[in-house]
Amino acid sequence: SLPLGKITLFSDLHPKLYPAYFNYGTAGFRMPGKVLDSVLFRVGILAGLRSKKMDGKTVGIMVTASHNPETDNGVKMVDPRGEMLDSSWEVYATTLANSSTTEMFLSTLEEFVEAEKIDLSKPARVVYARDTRPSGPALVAALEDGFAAIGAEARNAGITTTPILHYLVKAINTKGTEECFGDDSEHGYFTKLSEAFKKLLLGKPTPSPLVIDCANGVGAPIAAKLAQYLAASMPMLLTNTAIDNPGALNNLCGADYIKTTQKIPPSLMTVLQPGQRACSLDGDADRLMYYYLDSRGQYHMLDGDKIAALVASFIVELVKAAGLENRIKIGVVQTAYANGSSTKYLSTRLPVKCVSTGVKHLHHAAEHYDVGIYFEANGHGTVLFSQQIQNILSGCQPSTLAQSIAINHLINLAQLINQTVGDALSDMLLVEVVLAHRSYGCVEWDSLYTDLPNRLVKVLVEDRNIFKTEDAERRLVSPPGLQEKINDLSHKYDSGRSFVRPSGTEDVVRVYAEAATKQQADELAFRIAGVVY
Ligand code: 16G
Ligand code: ZN
Repeated sequence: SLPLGKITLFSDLHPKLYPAYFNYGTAGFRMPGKVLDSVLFRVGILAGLRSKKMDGKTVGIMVTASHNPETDNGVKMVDPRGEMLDSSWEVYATTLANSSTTEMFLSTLEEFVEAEKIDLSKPARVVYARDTRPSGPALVAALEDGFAAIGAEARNAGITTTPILHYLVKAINTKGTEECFGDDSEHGYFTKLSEAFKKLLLGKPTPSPLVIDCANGVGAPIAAKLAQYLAASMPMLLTNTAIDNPGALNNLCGADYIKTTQKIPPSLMTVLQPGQRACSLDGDADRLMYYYLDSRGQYHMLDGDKIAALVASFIVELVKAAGLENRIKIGVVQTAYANGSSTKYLSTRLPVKCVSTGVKHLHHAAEHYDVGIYFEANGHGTVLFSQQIQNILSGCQPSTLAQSIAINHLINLAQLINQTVGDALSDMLLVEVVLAHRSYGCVEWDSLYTDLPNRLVKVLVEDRNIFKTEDAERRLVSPPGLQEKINDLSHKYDSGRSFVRPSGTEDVVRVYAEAATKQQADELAFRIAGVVY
C-alpha cells in the first residue's frame, strides 16, 4: 500500500497555497514559477507511480517553461520510450495538482492507484533535469521531496535541454537491448550526434560559421559542449549565452521571438553579415528557427516549414538513390499553421498530412510512416525512422556504389536525428548536413518556395471553450454560423486561407490568415478577428 505517513509528512511541507487552477496541458503544467511548489511535489509522486505502472521502467521529468518569460516555469513528464506522457494520465495529473489539502490529495491518490491497478511493490525509477530559470532549484527540491515520499530511485541529470532529457530516458530504457539508443549520458548524446554528423559531412567542404542565438538559456552551455565534440567540422558562433543575467532568458531573442515578431534579435544586428546563416534556439532548446540578411540587408526567416521542405526533399531523394522507394513509405505531417506554399511544395514530392496543433498529434501521425517527418511552423520537429526500416537499412545488400552511399547516409541520419522529440541542436546539424550536400546557402534554401504572407492575431474572448473545431482545427463547428462568415471573408482575398482555434496554452482564441500580399493577410486576419470577438 501507499506509504501514507511519509507522504503526509512531505506533503505538509508543500501545501497548495494558491487558488490557481492547474492544468496539465500540451506543454505540461506551466505557470508563474512561484505558484508551482505543490505541483512539483505532486508530480514527483505521480512520476514514481507512472514508473511502477510501467513495470519499473524509467520515467523522465523536465522542469522548464520553454520559450515563456523567465519568471514562468513548468514541469512535463516523459514516458519510458522518450515520448510525451500518455494522455489519460494528463487528466490524473490535473486532478492531483488541484486537490486543496493533504487529506484530499491522499484520498485522490488512493483512488487513482486503485483505478489504475498500480502494483506498488514494483520499483520506481525516474530521471530529471531543469533549464536555467532562477526558480528551477527550489522547484527541483520540491520534486525531489516527491520522489523521496514515494520511494523512487532518482537520477539527477542536472541542467540540460528538454531533448537531452528525452534522449536519456530512451537510452536508459533501451540499455543492453537490441534497440539500444545510445550511452545513457550527455557524453553519449554528444558522441552519437557528432560522429553521425562527421560521417555525413565526409568529403564535403566545412560549413561557413553559423551564428547561434542561444536565447540566454540552457542551449548556451549545451551548444558550447557540442562545439567541442564537433571541433573544426562545424564552426559555430554562440551568442546570447548570458544564462546568469537576470531577465535575459528569451528576452528579445530566441526562436519564439523570431517567429512571432518576424524580426532579427537586436543583439545580432551588428553581428550578422549579409548572407550569413543564423539560427535561434528557444529556452529549452527544442525549437529551431533559421534566418539571414540578404545583400540589401533585408531579413528573411527560414521556419519549421522551410526546414521540413529542405529535409523531406533530401530524404526522398536518398531513398530513391538507395533503390528503396517501393519498400519505404515516407510522409510529412504538418498543422494548419504550415504556410500554404510549403504544403504545395511538399505535396508534389510526398504524402502530406495535416493534424491538430501540439507535438503529441504530430508525433503520433508521423509514426504511421516508415519515415515520418514532422515540423511545426514554430520550429519544433523531428524525423522518425521505424525500427523495421532501421533494420532493413542495416541489412541491405546494395548493388551499386551509389546505392551503398545513399543507404549509409540514411543510416547516419537516423543516428544524427533525435527521434524522441524536436531537438534544436540535432535539427541544426541536420540542416547543416543537407545544406552541405546540396551546396546551398540560405538564399538557395529560401528559394525552394516563397512563403505566402501571413498574420496571426490573438483575440480575447469571454469563453474560449465555446470554440470547437474539426478537420485538424481548420473548421469551426461552434459557435454556429461563424465558419460561414470566415469562409465568406477568406474568399474575398487572393490565395486567402484562414482558420480560428482556441489556444491550448493561453486564454485566447487565435486567428491565422494568409493571402497573396502582406496587406491582404493583415486585413483578412483583422476582419476575422472582428467577427470572432
Ligand atoms: C505547445 C506545444 C506546441 C504548440 C503550441 C501551441 C508541445 C510540446 N508543445 O507549446 O507544439 O505549437 O503549444 O500553442 O506540445 P497554442 O495552443 O497556444 O497555440
Ligand atoms: Zn521549447
